[in-house]
Formats: sequence, structure tokens, C-alpha cells
Amino acid sequence: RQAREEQEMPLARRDAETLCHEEPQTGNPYLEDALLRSYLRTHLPPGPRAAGAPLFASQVLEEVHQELERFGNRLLSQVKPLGWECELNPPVFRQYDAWGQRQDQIITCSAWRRIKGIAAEEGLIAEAYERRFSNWSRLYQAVKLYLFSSFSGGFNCPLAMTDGAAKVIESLGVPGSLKSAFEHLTTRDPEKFWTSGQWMTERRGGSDVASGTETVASKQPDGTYLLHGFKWFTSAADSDMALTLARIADAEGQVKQGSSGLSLFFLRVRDEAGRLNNIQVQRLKDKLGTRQMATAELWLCGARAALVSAEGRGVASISSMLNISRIHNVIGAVASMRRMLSLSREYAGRRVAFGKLLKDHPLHMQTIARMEVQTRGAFLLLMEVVRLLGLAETNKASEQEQLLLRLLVPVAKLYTGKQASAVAIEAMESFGGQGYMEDTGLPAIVRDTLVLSIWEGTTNVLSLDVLRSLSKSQGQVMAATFSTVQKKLEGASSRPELEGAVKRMREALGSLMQFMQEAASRGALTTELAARDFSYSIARIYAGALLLEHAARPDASSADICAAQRWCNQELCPVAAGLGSGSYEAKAALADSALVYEGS
Ligand code: UCC
Repeated sequence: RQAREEQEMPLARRDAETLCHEEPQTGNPYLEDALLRSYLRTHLPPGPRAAGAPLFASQVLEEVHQELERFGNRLLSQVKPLGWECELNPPVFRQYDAWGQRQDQIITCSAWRRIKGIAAEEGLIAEAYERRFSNWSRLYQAVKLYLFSSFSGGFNCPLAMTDGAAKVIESLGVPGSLKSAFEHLTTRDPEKFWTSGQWMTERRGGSDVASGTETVASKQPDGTYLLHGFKWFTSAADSDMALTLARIADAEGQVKQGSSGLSLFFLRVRDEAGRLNNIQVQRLKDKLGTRQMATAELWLCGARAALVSAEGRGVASISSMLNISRIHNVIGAVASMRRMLSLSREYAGRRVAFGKLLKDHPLHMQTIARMEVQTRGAFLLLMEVVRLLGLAETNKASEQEQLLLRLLVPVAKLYTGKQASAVAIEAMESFGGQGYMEDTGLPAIVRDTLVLSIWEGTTNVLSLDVLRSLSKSQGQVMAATFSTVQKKLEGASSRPELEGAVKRMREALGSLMQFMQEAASRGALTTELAARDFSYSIARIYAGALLLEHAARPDASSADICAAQRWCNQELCPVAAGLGSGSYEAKAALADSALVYEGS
């Protein structure tokens, strides 16, 4: 018996070793992304360049293709290991030195600082402001950021705010006082590159900025201001500069409350010697995810700052920063979905269960295919937003395109944030228990994804921003949406395979129009209660139109067609169902509260 056991043990061990999990091996993220490549082929102007013609009028596609292939290789060989190092070595806060001297030092790892340099070298901010590809520059920058995002070890966050700060300064006409800052933010030189913070959140409100901001700015004889206040949530607090909101005190020390009391300020975080600008770091935040990045609570104890907006126009001025960082949020969401999917599908080709590879189990493939459809819709929504932004920034956007941009930024941000969380969790599950293991790197992606529906405006706050865009434009944003979607549907209706999907889209569009007519005769409560479902309806209908447009191309693949059909099989206009079921009526609001507080 003993002899038999001895024989069996090594055999059992050998079996276990051969059944070991295989790590999914993904390749160049650009070359492996079929939808990205077909989108670029369809939309970017092809070469070759006619003699004397400006670069942007031709050659964009060829140049971009070569550049992205190179960049994809660099991401795999260089950035990916650095990003993982950042995950393993989160920033450390050293408040005092050994001798009791206050230091307030935020120590980041060398990989984090190296990624900062790579971001500069790759022009991840510069590209959008150099405009070497004219209106396509924004889209190209966004594509690079999309590829970079999942490997970046969280550095996509400081880049979001840096881009937003550059945008604010550019929209102010790059005043002399901010010229140097603008150059630092948009340089390709790693030695000169600055990142910026966006210090908005205070204790009384990350969402309700207008009434939650308590920081006070006192004017000095030299025209600068000293800021006193407490910033409760400053992402990437190792940044070089920040834009922040404060209330200017009058001669009596009084401040004006509300939104019209807020002004926008620029400040350097440290001086040339590395000393903090009268800022004290209270502590680093202990977050669920994005742990690679130093998020801090900061006391402004007379931080010297320069006023950059007109007095009382702080929120309006910082809104261009918000819109840019919201677009980065969309980039992060789509990137995260794509990364999880590419790992999941690769794993399905390696892992055997119940006698065959996961990819040969139809139910497993159905699950991944559903995520693929969501990811494609989100990707096209992102491309549409950055295409429109590129047009607006080069003064090529029609009035209709400007309206669409205003509406689609919050819509895309709120919708893709939710999609990304759902897809990331589902994709993690597709690895079974392995997906739950820290050292696979999958939990880190999931954690970092979950924040995307929270920061830069929660789903409900963004839904209210959708309503704000409607009221500010007196409904014109919706008129622009309806006519754009209708045009895309007309283009797709000639393809017989898309007939059913086009029909469902037309019905959904009709339902959305009908909802708007009915909602107009109801009160503000209906509009508010419907805001989230309304925003989802716009997202699903607009993304459906983009998928149909992509599927109607003469060289569309069968996957393009299938994705469009399946997207349009989901409920496209949830707000119509909500209206029909009475979900937006006063009595439904009372029932909501009763339901939530039963027993309390
Ligand atoms: O700071 C944060 C963490 C940073 C981390 C960033 C990482 C990103 C990484 C992504 C990569 C993966 S989070 C901060 C989160 N907080 C927010 O996002 C704020 C959320 N709250 C809002 O959005 C609010 O609704 C406010 C602050 C905009 C509301 O303020 P008001 O003052 O009540 O708003 P008003 O009165 O409606 O608007 C004031 C002006 C108006 O212009 P005028 O005066 O000309 O009529 C509005 O039209 O601002 C204009 N405005 C806008 N314009 C307001 N919002 C917008 C907008 N979105 N676009 C254009």
C-alpha cells in the first residue's frame, strides 16, 4: 500500500503542475484593436500628401498608424511594467522628519516619475495643443491616451487635470501671466513638464461646489491673493500647479456666497526650492482604488495665487477643465473595458474547463460578446465626442456640432462610467477565482474602474448637467441630437441586414421625442426624476446610431454588423418606459422615500 501511495503522489503532483493556469498574453494593444483601427481608417484623411499641402490635409492616417504601432510596443515593453510598479509602491506621506521638523513630503516611486517623463515625450498633452493634425489632433491624442490608460499605473488621472488646466488657460487666451505655465503643461520635454491639480472638492461638497466652497482669497497690494481654506480631496497632490476655486473677500473681509461668489485661481504648489506654497498636507486619502496616486487633504494657509477668471466667474471658467477631465474619464472607462476584454478573450483561448477551452463554451462566449457590444458602443461614443471637440477647437464646428458636444460630454461620462464598472466586474468573473487574485493585476483594474462613475461628477450630478445643457440651449441640444441621429439612420437604412435595428432605433427616437413633449407639460419634479433615464436613453440611442453608421460602411465586417444589431436589441429608450409606469410622478417620489425608509 505504501509503495502504491509513493507512486501516486508524484503522479498527482505532476498532474496538478500541468493543469496550472496560464497567464493571458496580450499583444500590441493598437494592432489588436480591430474597431479602433477600422474607425481610424474610416475617418482619418488618407495619404499621400500633395506637394506643398499642409500635413493635416493628407497623410494623417499613415503617420498615425506608424506612430500608434510604435507606441503600442512601447506600452508593452516599458510602460506596463512601470505601471505595475506604481501599483506595488503607492505614494508615502512623510509629515515630520526624525528631528520633529514638519516636512509634508509626498514621496512617489521612481516608476511614477518615469511615467510622467514618458507622458511628456509622447506628447500626451502636447498633441492636443500643437494641432499638427488640425481638427484630428484631439482625436489622435485621445486614442493615445486610450491605449496608455490601462498601463499607466494611474498616471492618466494627473494627465486629465493637466489637460483640463491647459484648456482653461488656452480658453482665456493664454494671458502673459500664465504663458509659462501653459508652456510647461504642453511641453514634450520631460525636464520641463508640469502636471496640474484641480482642487475643487471641499468638506461641504464635492458635487455642490457652489455652496460647498469655503476657501477665501484676500487680495494683496501686489495684486496676488492669499488663499485660506481646506481642500478635502486633491487628486495627484504631487502636481506642480493647481487651479482652484475661492471666494474673494471684500475690504471688510466679507465674501459672497453661492456660485457667483466663486472665482478661479492659479497657484504653484511648491517654489523653485521645493518648499510648499504655504500649504500643509493633512494626510493622504485611503482609497478603494487609484492607490498609485497621492490624493490628499490640503490646508491652504495663505497659499499665494493669481486670479485667472473674472471675479465671480469661477464655475463657468473651470467648467472647461471639468469638461476635459470628464472626457478623460470616458477615455479611462473605455480603455478599462477594452483591457479587461482583451485579457478575458485571450484567457478563453488558453483555459480548459469541462474538457474544452473556455472559448469553445457557447455560454462563455455569449457573455464576452455582450461585453464586446457594450465596449464598442462606448468606444464610438468616445470617438464622437473627441471628433467634435477637435472641430470646436479648430473653429470648424457648426453650431449643431457645438451643441452636440455640450450634450454628449456629460452623457458619455455618466453612461460609460456605469458600463465600465459592469464590464470590468463581469470580465473579472470570466477568470473564475483567478480573477479575484491580487497578483493577477485584475482586481487593481476593477478597483480603478469603479471610481469612474464617482469622480468628475456622479451619475446623478451629470444627469442634472444634461438638463442644464437643455435649459441653457432652450432645447437646441436635443434638436441637434434628433437631426444627427436621423441622418445616421438614413445612411444605414439601405443595408438589408440593418433594417430591423434601424426600425427599432426609429421607434426609440419617436419615443424620446414623445417623452420630451409630455415632460414639457409636467413640472420640474418629473424632469428631475427622469433625468437619469433620459440621459441613458440619449446615450443608447446616440451610440446605436454610431454603431449603425459604422456597420453601414461598404467594408464593414460581420462583427461590426452584429454589434450594431445587438446594441439595438436592448431597451433603447428607458425613459419612455419610466414615464409609462408613472415613475416620474410626485406620488412615485413619495413611494420611493417610503420604500427606502420603511422601518426607520
Ligand atoms: O476634483 C475632483 C477629483 C479630480 C480627479 C480627476 C480625475 C479624472 C480622471 C479621469 C481619468 C481616468 S472631482 C470634482 C468632482 N466635482 C465635480 O465634478 C463637480 C460636480 N458638480 C457640478 O458639475 C455642479 O453641477 C456645478 C459645480 C457645475 C454647479 O455649479 P453651479 O454654480 O450651481 O452651476 P450653474 O449656476 O448652473 O452654472 C454656472 C455657469 C453657467 O454659465 P453662465 O453663468 O454663463 O450661464 C453654466 O452654464 O457654469 C456653466 N457650466 C457649464 N458650462 C456649468 N457646468 C458646465 C458644463 N459642464 N459645461 C459648460
